[in-house]
Amino acid sequence: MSTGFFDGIDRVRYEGPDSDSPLAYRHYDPDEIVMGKRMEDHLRFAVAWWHSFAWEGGDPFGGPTFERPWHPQDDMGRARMKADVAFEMFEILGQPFYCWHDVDLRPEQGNFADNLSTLEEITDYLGEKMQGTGTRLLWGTANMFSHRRWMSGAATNPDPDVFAFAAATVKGCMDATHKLGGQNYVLWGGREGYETLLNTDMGAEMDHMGRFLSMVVEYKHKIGFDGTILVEPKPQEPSKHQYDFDVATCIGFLRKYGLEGEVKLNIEQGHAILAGHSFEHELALAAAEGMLGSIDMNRNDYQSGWDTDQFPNNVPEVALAYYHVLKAGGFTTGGTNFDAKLRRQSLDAEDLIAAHVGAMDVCARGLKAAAAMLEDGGLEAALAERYAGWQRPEAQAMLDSDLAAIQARVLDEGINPAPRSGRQERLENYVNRFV
Ligand code: XLS
Ligand code: NI
Ligand code: NI
Repeated sequence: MSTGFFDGIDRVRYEGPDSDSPLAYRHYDPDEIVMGKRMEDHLRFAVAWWHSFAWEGGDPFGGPTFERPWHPQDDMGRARMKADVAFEMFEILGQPFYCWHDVDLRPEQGNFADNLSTLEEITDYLGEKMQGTGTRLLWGTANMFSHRRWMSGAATNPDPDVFAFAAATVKGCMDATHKLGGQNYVLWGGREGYETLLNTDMGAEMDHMGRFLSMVVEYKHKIGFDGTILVEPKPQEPSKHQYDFDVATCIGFLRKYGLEGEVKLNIEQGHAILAGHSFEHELALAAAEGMLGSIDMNRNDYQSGWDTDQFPNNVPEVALAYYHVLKAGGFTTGGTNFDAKLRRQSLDAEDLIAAHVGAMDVCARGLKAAAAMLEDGGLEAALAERYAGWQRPEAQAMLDSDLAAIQARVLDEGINPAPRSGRQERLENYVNRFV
């Protein structure tokens, strides 16, 4: 039985670029083959339960604006209604993946035993709803930042009882993710950092966080979860400083605790910008280290400079992001999660559908442009040419020699390098042919 929330909205279909329907895919055709693979299997779109269904439209200056039929979210009956609405939306969009935090699914109960039993109850219900649909779980995660118990951190809390509560919570969330066939498990530590160094023992906190993550990996193997463990870099917000600052910081952290072969990264566009990078920088760096796992495809507002979690709408930027994803071989367990929310004035059910449809189309255009650039090979050829000198035997041999030998060779051969153009504008023009 339908909840009626999306009454009047039909299943969204691919109608091609000339369609003038407000709710049709113009570029996202799940079955179109791109570089030998269906577009749906490349992009692996996921809906974020927290922004789409749990967020009520509040901001720091005002309360909820949405007033959905399942608000307030304080009982299990309304938690089930929220799930019913979610699965109706997945059907309308064409069965994408979804992602959750424990607290998005059911109300926080205020104690661990009830948190666990209600999580089991609601995820059993999700499991029933998934039966016979094409909807799959991209990842689950624990919200260890909203409730007041987490105010000084979860794994990095000075109080070991909070560490214990966090470990118990993550075990429950990993079990639920595993039960639902989740393809990844994510850790994003919004409070794993500090507000002031005056009360913070950074070394101890990072050791506790490293050990916590090792326990997550150990537990993954113990239960036979074959998904990927992902950490999500973000420099700050809500904490003043977060230990998972950016991709480079996370890689160093994972290496320090011996987890570089076990954990990959979930990289978010908005977080990359907050860290002072570009999205493609973060993706390219993770790919270079073999740690590119999954992406959160939500942008920030460039004026407010805050993590505003908006749906993507910049095709050139998205194209360069997928260029690095495709170049790295594409997603395996990962996908494209819209960790994005409506603006709080966008009240209608149709706004929620339109936001996802538009975002999926932007990603489809980006993916196709990225694939076309890779197939054309222009950027790769330019790279190969720029680094061609390193193919010479004496260049390779130099890497195995030493400063004195190199100096002798420079003197002997009179080496005096001639600068060559980096051709940036020509390469930018090249990219603009495709986007
Ligand atoms: C917050 C994060 C969060 C993670 C999941 O900024 O993006 O939503 O994706 O905890
Ligand atoms: Ni975010
Ligand atoms: Ni995110």
